[in-house]
Amino acid sequence: MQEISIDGERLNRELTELAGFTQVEPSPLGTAVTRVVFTADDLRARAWLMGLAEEAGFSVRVDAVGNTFIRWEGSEPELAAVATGSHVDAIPHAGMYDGTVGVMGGLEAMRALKAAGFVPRRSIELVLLTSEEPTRFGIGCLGSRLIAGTLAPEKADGLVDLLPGAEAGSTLATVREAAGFRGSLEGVRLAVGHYDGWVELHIEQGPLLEREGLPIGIVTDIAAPAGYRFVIEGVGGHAGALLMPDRKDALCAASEVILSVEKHVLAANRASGTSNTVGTVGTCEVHPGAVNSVPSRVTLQLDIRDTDPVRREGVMQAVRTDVAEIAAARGVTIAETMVNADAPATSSEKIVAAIEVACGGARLPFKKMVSRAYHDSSFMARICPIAMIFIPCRAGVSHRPDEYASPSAIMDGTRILASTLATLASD
Ligand code: HGY
Ligand code: MN
Ligand code: MN
Ligand code: MN
Repeated sequence: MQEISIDGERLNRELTELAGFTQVEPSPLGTAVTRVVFTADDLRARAWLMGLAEEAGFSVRVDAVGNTFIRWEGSEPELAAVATGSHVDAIPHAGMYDGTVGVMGGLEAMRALKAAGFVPRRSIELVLLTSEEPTRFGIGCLGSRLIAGTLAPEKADGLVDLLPGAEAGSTLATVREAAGFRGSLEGVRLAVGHYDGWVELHIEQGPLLEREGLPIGIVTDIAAPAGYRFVIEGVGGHAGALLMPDRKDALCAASEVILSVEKHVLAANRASGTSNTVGTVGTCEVHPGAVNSVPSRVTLQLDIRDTDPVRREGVMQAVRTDVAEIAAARGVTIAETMVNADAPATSSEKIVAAIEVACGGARLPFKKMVSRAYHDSSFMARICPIAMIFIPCRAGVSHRPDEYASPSAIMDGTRILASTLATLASD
């Protein structure tokens, strides 16, 4: 095999082109990208990517939930393939690198290996995973959860469409059908061992690599995400006529719930002497939402993560104690629904070692680290050995229009991915 040459100019041109599949929103922070799963922007991005894959001579298969498998047949196609991939969906008002670096970097790694005359023994697959972001159906990693079998197909198809303006009764089943993804979700699941290994390239979405001047991170563990929904029901009424002693204000109660989460997460970090526990109430839906009407119902979505799921559960228990007290004191009801409560994922030592060798060969320093963000790798880990390659992003910013990864950082990550895939596919 000749020297692997990553076409950085083409890679960055394609990332910029991919960023164009979005609702154009002016933003003082830079070009905001919004690409919610199964919207027109998402479908255009998918079609564009499949065109590039076919141009490169790879085959394409799409499953019933839109997971897209771009395959380079190996010399021994009966062997379990090695895979890479990520996502192209983006939360509202986000950046252009989260997920897309792993998809476009994966395609470029495969093209560069092919151009260098590499012949994989094991087939190599690039996988675009559907709906890594929870924006539309309230749960992250929808496509990889279904692959891993950690989400029941019928439960998935019943997930309510949370897109603003969605038709009443709109669910994953109706949305995916309308988007052209038909068939039972039962067939999405892949068996344990379907892949011999999985490596995801992703921006760090944190500040450590940039702060330490390192071009590569090797992820050894991925923190355990959990999601909960709280519905607070009070009594509404006229903002002028309903006097304070008679109120059961759902938004005041919700505010206490939000502060309870913050209080107990901070207490957990003080107790552990780490920052390993994080909690965010990212959405707060107020009904009826009129300035002169006392809120009667509030829906909160809580995202809470920890490298230790037992500690995470301890925080939730403490919040639940406060919730009972808040409900009693304010005469409201507070109903909790668990959306997901996942285990952390641990990388395969074999794949971590392969990435280390690739970094040595490229003379790129690295650090081993925990991923605070969750990724599709968290669920691919249920069916095969995994690891992740991180590249630095400016000031650690992500999920914001000013998210940025430099062309050289993206090239370094893609080069390491290509070398790692070559090692794994030769095994
Ligand atoms: O929220 C996350 O960790 C991922 O970026 N969706
Ligand atoms: Mn994200
Ligand atoms: Mn991501
Ligand atoms: Mn992710």
